[in-house]
Amino acid sequence: MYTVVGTLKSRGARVMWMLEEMGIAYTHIPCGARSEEAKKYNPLGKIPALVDGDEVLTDSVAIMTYLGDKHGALTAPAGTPARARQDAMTLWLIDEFDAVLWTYAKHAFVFPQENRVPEIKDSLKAEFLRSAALLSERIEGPFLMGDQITHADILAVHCLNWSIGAKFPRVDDKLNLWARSLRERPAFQAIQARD
Ligand SMILES: N[C@@H](CCC(=O)N[C@@H](CS)C(=O)NCC(=O)O)C(=O)O
Repeated sequence: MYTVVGTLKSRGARVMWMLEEMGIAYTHIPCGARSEEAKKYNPLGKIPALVDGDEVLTDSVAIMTYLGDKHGALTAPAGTPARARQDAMTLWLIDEFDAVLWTYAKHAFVFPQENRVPEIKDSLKAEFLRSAALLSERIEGPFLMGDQITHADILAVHCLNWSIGAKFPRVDDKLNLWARSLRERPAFQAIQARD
């Protein structure tokens, strides 16, 4: 049985959503970032982590990639051009969405007051909107990569949910409808109902 370490409000939601999509049972330790509990699994105190037997894995994208490869679900097979395109999308989402939201969080509340640069926030919101317009254009079908859901969809919608929580500007209707259809999936609904 897998165990997901990290709250639903963190990037841990990505891992829980992925497991729900695959129909795999798991237990959940809803500890916060930098808590003593989190440090038992990752000395950095970062969440999420995944416990798989004797192994503890970290980083939400590394975990989703591992689960996808291991169970042959929500991913193009490794070593194929389709997988290289999916990985390129995943890395682009990390560069242009996750990193922007994380930088915003650091300057909003993570850094000590004296290291925050409030002026950067408007620039990050503008960067986010530019990337959101590109993401909207890049949606290839019902899902980001075409006909099949991949963990790139989970990553992207998680970042959009994060942006709503951080009061970032609204994105266009096409992107909204695509994100809404993913949020309506039973697997996403299931994680909201947990704990
Ligand atoms: N790239 C990592 C980032 C993990 C991360 O920074 N998680 C946040 C919570 S969502 C955290 O633990 N922050 C505490 C810190 O950075 O000290 C992932 O995707 O798992």
